[in-house]
This record gives sequence, structure tokens and C-alpha cells, in this order.
Amino acid sequence: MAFVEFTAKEQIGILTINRPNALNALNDQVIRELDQVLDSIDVGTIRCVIVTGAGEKAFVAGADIAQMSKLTKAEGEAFGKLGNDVFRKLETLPVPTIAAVNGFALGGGCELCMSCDIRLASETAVFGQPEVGLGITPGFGGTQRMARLVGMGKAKELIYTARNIKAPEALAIGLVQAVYPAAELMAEAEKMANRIAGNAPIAVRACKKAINDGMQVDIEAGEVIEEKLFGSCFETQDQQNAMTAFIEKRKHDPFVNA
Ligand code: DAK
Repeated sequence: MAFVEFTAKEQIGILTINRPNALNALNDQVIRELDQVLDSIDVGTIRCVIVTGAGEKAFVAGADIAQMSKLTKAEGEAFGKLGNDVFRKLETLPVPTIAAVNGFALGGGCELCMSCDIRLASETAVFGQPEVGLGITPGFGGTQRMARLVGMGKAKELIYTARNIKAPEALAIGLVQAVYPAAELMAEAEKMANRIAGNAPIAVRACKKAINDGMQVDIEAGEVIEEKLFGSCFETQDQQNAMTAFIEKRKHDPFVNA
């Protein structure tokens, strides 16, 4: 792959958007490669994926403006659908995802990190949806996910004004969960990923599905989703292993993802 790298570090996957000369901007090739990499992730082995950008300046500085500038209406819709489908695939990847936001996360870059479960930022990170300053709307789910993450009023303020925000403000509004010095970001992301990977993988995946699916429905329907997933855990070796170990006052055996 030219622009998207995936490396496995035991049970952790690190997915890097690797187009640093264009600040990792998303052209259609990058998005198609991202799609292929997501399809190739073996969730039997990989228990958490970290998404980051190559270089020291940017996570992803947006959709590729040079490529977008020439699109027709039909091509624009097709580009939006391509991005939306791939970002939705990322959002619904069975295993948890952590965005390690190491610099500019603008437009499609902000939308990419919002498609991950958890966002950790470097002190140098900058977030924003600058689209209305370019004569377009956010097109890869920004109008939908921003409002869900930070509330409708703050999302509207940021999207209508096209104002960029730095990491401390992103933390204050709940767009990111933690901010670290740039040199420590990946180590902290890996620490969190390893902690997640140490928990029962089927239960972790069920929690992700319960939260994601539950957010789309009313609370009663959400509770039914939770009940079904909760019940399904009682067919797993990992539940037997952990609860038996608790009762026998010993440490459980490593989880086997079964
Ligand atoms: N696209 C293409 N190239 C980009 C880019 C981008 N988004 N961002 C940066 N680059 C390129 C620059 O052109 C430059 O290339 P060369 O001139 O060296 O060849 C290189 O990366 C380095 O950038 P700068 O020289 O500009 O670096 P600076 O440090 O001076 O500035 C910056 C960094 C992040 C402030 C600046 O690059 C910048 O403002 N970039 C654009 C940020 C932006 O506006 N991003 C949002 C793009 S809009 C939709 C689908 C998708 C979307 C919308 C609708 N539908 C189909 C409905 C999404 C839209 C967006 O993401």
C-alpha cells in the first residue's frame, strides 16, 4: 500500500495514514487503501487498533482539496459516499479503536478521528471543520458525529464558524479524552490499547456494539440490545474462566477470545 500502513504489535494494530508530504490528506486512493486495510484486520488476533498519521505535523489535514476542487456534483456525492462508507466501517470495526491525534485533524481528519471510539491528542493537535470556508459542508460524517460527541450547540458553533481549536479546548468540550506531550502520545495510546487488549475480548467487543447500537435507539430498545449481548457472554470460555477464578480466589488464565 502506498498511503496506509498497518503493523501488528502482538494484540495491538497500528494503522498509519502515510502521506506526510500532503499532511496525510485523504484522496480517493488513501480512502480506498484504508478500506482494504480495515477489511484485512483479523479480529481473532488484534484486540485494539490505534489510528494515527505519519510525520510530526499532522494526523490528517482533511480531504484532498486539490482533488476535490475539480469534482462535479455527481462525483462529489460519490466521493462523500466512499468516505462515509469507509468511515462507518471504521466506526463499526468489531474491536475498539483509539485515534492518536498527533497534529492537524481538520475536515476529513477530524471526521476520521471522530469515527474512532476514543481520541487521545498531542499538545500540538488542532481540530476543526473548515469546510464552510471552502464552500462545502463536512462530507464524511462531521455534521452527524460532532453533534453526538460534543452536543448540538458546540457542534454548530464549530462547524458554522469553521474555527479551529487546540488540544486543551478539545479536551474541555469532550472531543478528546486526554492530551499528552507529543513525544508521549503513542506510548500512552499503546498503554491504553494494551490495557483494553488484556480484558475479555468478546466482552469488550460486545460493549462496543452495545454502546454504538444503543446510541441510535431509545433507552428501552438500547437495554434490549444490552441484554442480548450480556446473555451471549455466558456462552464464552472467557466468562467461565474469569468468574471461576474469582470464586476460587485466584488470578484468571489469559483470555482466549472464545
Ligand atoms: N488537501 C491537499 N493538500 C493539502 C491539504 C489538504 N487538505 N492540507 C495540506 N496540504 C498540502 C499543502 O498543499 C502542502 O503541499 P505542497 O505545497 O508542499 O505541495 C503540504 O500539504 C503542506 O501544507 P502547508 O504548506 O499548507 O503547511 P502549513 O504548515 O503552512 O499549514 C495547514 C498547515 C494544515 C494549516 C494547511 O495545510 C491547511 O490549511 N490545510 C488545509 C486544511 C483544510 O482546510 N482541511 C479541510 C479540507 S476540507 C465531502 C467530502 C469530504 C469533505 C467534505 C465534503 N463530500 C463529498 C460532500 C471533507 C472536506 C475537507 O476535509
